[in-house]
Amino acid sequence: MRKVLVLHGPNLNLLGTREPGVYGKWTLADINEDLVRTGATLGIQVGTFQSNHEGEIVERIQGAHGEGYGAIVINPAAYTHSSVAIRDALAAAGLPFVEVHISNIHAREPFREKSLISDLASGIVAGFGPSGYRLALIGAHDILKSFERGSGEEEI
Ligand code: CA2
Repeated sequence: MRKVLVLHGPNLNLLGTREPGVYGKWTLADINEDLVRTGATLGIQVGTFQSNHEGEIVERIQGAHGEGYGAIVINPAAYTHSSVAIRDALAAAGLPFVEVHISNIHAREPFREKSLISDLASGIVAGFGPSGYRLALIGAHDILKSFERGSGEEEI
């Protein structure tokens, strides 16, 4: 069975409790349940992990291949804009990944526009609210399917 690891960065454990105007009303548990349900319809086993600690996120990325994951969906949250360690871990892991942001990082403060991982990502989803994770999972599923066909090219 295809496996996708979904990683959530710092403060995303607060979803649904504050700033609903920016990040929506869903809790992190709501998002994870939606992903597991969506994954089941696609034939994907979804693993989820949230941490406020950079090193823990790095360790999950490092372990992903060994745990049988074929792709990663990641919202590094504030680490998007600062973490060379997460960038290096994603590069070393060699797994395709989709970067997701709940908000449109290009329509906010200028410092949020720069992502240290976007150039390595297979795709980016931003500004669709919590359901952007579902879009990212569908994208990861399509990437895995195209890899399995041996082309490595995305197909419609
Ligand atoms: O839009 C996104 O998904 C972000 O990755 C969220 C990060 C932010 O630093 C990025 O620039 C964009 C912040 C996550 C904080 O989440 C909270 C959720 C509820 C209440 C407070 C913070």
